[in-house]
Amino acid sequence: MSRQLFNTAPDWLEAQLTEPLPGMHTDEQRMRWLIALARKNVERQTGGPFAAAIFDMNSGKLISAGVNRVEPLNASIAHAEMLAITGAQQVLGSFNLAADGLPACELLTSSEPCAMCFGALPWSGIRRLVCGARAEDAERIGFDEGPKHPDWIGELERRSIAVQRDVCREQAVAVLNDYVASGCTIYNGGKGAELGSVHIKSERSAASEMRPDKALE
Ligand code: AZG
Ligand code: ZN
Repeated sequence: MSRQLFNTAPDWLEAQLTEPLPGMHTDEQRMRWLIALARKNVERQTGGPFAAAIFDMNSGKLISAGVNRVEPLNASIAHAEMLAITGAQQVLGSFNLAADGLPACELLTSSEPCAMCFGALPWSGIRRLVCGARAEDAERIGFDEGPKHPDWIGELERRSIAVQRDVCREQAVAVLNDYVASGCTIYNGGKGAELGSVHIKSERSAASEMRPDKALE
């Protein structure tokens, strides 16, 4: 995990990845672990409420992990998925994760890819995508996930990337809602940047609808 294009991981994540990992044999086990990373990223204030990781599809071995780092790195491309993909490519020494001799790679993400990360998937060489929350869940709290092809799943499947959605969606949505509830920035770029704080206020009631126990006064 040390040969990175850029050093993007917060210290707590670097440290956590040197410790023994829990058994992660199913999509649900992997997703629960990932959602815990997204939550920790929020709690430690080291980035947005998103985490992603690349696993060897056959052995279940973790290859790389990334958390959202847009604000701390001042980098709009520093989405969790982009960092997990880049990390795996550096670790495996190939820009193409589907190259001969490499493990078959799957990307798990705590929240469905945005337009940018969706665009990166076919060129990454991943074979499978597994998502927690949906893009509409991130948008409900004010994130701008961008314009995706209406049949984005079909587009990926036509390129031999299998897609699985809604794995532990409720837990993934809870992290998004808790992020808003804690008053953190919704850091959209471009025009969205000006709207961020407005979104936080106007989306509070929507967030509490999704998670009534977290309703804000
Ligand atoms: C985001 N959506 C996802 N899926 N991942 C990130 O890191 C994001 N940042 N902003 N929207
Ligand atoms: Zn993205």
